[in-house]
Amino acid sequence: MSDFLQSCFLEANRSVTPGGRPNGCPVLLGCPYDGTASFRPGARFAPAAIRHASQGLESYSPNLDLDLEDISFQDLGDLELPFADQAKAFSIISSHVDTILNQNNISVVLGGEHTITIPIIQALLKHFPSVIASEAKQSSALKIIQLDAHLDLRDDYLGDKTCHATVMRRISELVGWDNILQLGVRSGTRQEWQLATNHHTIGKLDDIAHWVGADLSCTPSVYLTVDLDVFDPGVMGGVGTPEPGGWFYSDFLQFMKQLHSIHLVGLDVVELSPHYDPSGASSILAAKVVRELILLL
Ligand SMILES: [Mn+2]
Repeated sequence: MSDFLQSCFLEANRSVTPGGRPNGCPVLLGCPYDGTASFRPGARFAPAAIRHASQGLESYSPNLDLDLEDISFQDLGDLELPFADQAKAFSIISSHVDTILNQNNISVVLGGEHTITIPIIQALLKHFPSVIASEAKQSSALKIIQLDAHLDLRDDYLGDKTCHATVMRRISELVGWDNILQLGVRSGTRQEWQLATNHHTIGKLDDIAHWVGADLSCTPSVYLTVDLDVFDPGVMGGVGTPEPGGWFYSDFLQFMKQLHSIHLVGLDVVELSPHYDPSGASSILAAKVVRELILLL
């Protein structure tokens, strides 16, 4: 683990009380890996940009009536990852997420590009096993909610099976199609759209609670992966692969309302490429998204 950069996320490490929150303490971990970025690289700079941008935000969320000052959470800083050795980078990410989970805490990973979700899910599956390996009820599975402009369901991209364009295809092999919900998607190949349609992975905002089964007596475990390009390039221009027609912050607030009844066991926020937005507004929006999600956990 490297030394801390200039700052940690707003109010992090201020009053850490292990076990002080019933569902575990959110733990931020920067994974500045962008080894497969194809269009506009630079996500390796995102964790530092998000931390820096957070300093301009209030710790209080009027949306949630909650304050970061009142909760316990940690920022571990950034991992040192080898960009040219994906297997090694993934192994480092997976083992650090595993450590966070072993301490009964919740990993909040700042990417980095979207491929890092794969080793995170691999670590989570040790703690929340998938239904694929057994006949267990669907309610015991790890379910994935993906916010993204892109389906990310290619089997390979330029011959690469494990990259930001194939990430959800690889994750479907880990958790099963029934456990993936894609929101905000608006881009993909014809084949990807056919796959998504055949497997009913594309959802609507007001489907979430029903899809998760939160209206039943069970409390399914849900992992949230936020590709920031789910937002419209008009408010989130600093991403690796911008796609017009996306969400605005009001859409994200609608999504947040749906999460109140859902048991989140981890999340990541990926694909910010901060230098493509010299205004800094993308990093500030990313930091606000992270603040809201930490408060909700
Ligand atoms: Mn995307």
